Amino acid sequence: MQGQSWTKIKEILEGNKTGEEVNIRGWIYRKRSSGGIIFILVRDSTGVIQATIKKGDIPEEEFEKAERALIESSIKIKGIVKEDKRAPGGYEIKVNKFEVVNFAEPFPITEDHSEEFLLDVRHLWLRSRKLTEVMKLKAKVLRLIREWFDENDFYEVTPSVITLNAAEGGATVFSFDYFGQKAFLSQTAQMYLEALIFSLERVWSLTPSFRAEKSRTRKHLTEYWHLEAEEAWVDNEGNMKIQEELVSYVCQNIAKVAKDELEYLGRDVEDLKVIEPPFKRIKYKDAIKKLQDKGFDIEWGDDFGAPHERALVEGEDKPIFVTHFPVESKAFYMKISPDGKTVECADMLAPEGYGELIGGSERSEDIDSMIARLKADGAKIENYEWYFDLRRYGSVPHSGFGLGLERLVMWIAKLDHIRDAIPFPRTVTRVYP
Ligand code: NSS
Repeated sequence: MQGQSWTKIKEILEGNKTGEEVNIRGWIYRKRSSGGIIFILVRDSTGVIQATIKKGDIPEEEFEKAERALIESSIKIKGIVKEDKRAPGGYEIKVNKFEVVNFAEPFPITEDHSEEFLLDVRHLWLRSRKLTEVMKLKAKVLRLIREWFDENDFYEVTPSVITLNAAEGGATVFSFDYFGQKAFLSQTAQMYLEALIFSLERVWSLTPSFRAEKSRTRKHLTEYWHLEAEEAWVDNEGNMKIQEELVSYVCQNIAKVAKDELEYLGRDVEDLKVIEPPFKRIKYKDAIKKLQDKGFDIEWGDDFGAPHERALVEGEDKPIFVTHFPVESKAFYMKISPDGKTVECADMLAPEGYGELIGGSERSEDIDSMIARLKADGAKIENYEWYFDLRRYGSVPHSGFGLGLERLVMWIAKLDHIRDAIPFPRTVTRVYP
């Protein structure tokens, strides 16, 4: 079977190969036999199809191999495509040549396993239908994000993830020994993106971000993929416009290009088609009032937890922005509003209680106030000197935001837990495999 072309299973299921002889390769997904016939469900990256192997139709030693091959064995088969209403997907292959590439050992994943076990064998569980669909969806989301940035005059840039700056606060930073100097794994690319706007004006990047979050929630990873943008000459309101357009573009188009994945994952595409600008804006102080009215014991200065975020989006079918948080509750780099008490920021909250998708703000240009706020967090000011240079040499009003890619995928795919939005989730209790 060398040097020939391989048919993808999807092409067969689309009805384009009926009656033809095809060669396919993939893995045994399920297997059963009855009365001299072996039924094998074969999967490749595009789908699953039934192959039937009848004793007598193929050489005896090939039939014997088909009998012996366990699930997840890799195989190559040749056969004729037949339409068959009883077969899953409506088509099957009548096999006339069967080859085993690798006889799998008994596969450790059978049925009814605990979440912990499935995480232990994550490298194998990635072959499951659910994770396959999520990974395909995520790749498509990324393609749409790139498309949107390209069409809107942003340059993609590649900042470092090794840094001396803990821009999001010392409490959640991972530190390590960098040749005798204490360095951090980046929590955000923001400060580097800010440096790049002075030559490129509008930039974006996708990098891993690291957060030593002790909290074990459905929405927190210690390593996640962070999509960030920074824009010269843009204020907080302009920043929100960019965010709502980007998110709407992804939702509108993913509903078109990932119908199969979304259907499998249980997300109604109609939920995504309604996502379009503008998104509602509500000030933090009004959000607190709204929560109090709903009976929550919360006051000015408090952070939102998951129940608060869920209550704030109750009845909303689109994401909302909560703006103007108290100065003390947010990072040192956010511009202080004219009231002196709040900052020019916005968090985008997803509907259905999926929580914060984006954190963004207009950036402060006041070096003294930034120093004071950094000192309060115990930061080493000298490591931020380069950042203050950006304010010293031709500073301009600018804004930016960060979107947690797995949060976005979790919401779009309607997942229960963020870990299924990333192949190898890193949490407080897990770095293996
Ligand atoms: O801390 S953020 O709210 N904001 C920043 O890091 C800014 N410096 C971004 C910027 O302006 N360039 O994080 C941004 C988003 C947040 O809204 C979440 O969607 C996501 O990053 N995020 C996380 N996702 C998964 N796991 C964890 N632990 C996590 N933390 C933040």
